[in-house]
Amino acid sequence: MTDASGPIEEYKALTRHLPAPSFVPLPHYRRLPEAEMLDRARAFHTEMERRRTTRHFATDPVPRELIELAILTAGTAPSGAHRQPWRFVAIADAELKRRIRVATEEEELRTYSTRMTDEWREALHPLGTDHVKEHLTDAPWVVVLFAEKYGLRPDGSHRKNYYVDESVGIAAGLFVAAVHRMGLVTLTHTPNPMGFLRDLLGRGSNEKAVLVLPVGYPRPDARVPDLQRLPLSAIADFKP
Ligand code: IYR
Repeated sequence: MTDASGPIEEYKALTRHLPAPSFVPLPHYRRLPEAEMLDRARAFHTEMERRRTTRHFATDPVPRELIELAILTAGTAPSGAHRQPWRFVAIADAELKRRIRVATEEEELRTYSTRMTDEWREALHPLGTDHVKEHLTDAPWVVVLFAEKYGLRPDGSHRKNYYVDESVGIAAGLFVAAVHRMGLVTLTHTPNPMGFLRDLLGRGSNEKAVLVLPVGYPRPDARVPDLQRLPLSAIADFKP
């Protein structure tokens, strides 16, 4: 027997006036043989293992359609209550990229010279970064990822978004994977603080810049720090 006055009955009563959820069959699913799954998993891992973050971009142009496809791929990310709280601003305009670089370098100079703690400086040293951000003008595209902290209804009231950081983080990961897969490189750049990007790009007060992603070809002399990835044993704990 079910308790007609239990907490779940109350939840159901509170949602009764809402339209019934609409479901469709899971699209395009085909169960694969285990051997094929392994082949695909290995091939994808090998491909992703080759991905590296470089700061050295060639100035060669990249067709806009490739950037559109990377953004569409990022937009396949799951999100809290399916609010899709990511907004991508893709900049090819040289003057706008220059202005972003100038503003970024001003902030970064302050970060590197006065904001960084000793611990932070030491952690960052192996990456060889400084406040000079030539990637912001070298890369043919600079994509700025904004998190939509809350939606705005036509009457100006706020519509809450859920798990925004998680959702936007997953979208960013898919963007990085898509760019790598198409044969280009990107860099997850985090100028600090980033408030100036909202002003420069004319975004609403409900949006917060979270990542700057230059996209392009690597320069022929592109270099990356000599880093190792953690082995499976360090990042996974199986409970068989
Ligand atoms: N935001 C600065 C500093 C920086 C911080 C971390 I943590 C990095 O992994 C890399 C850079 C910059 O972009 O240079």
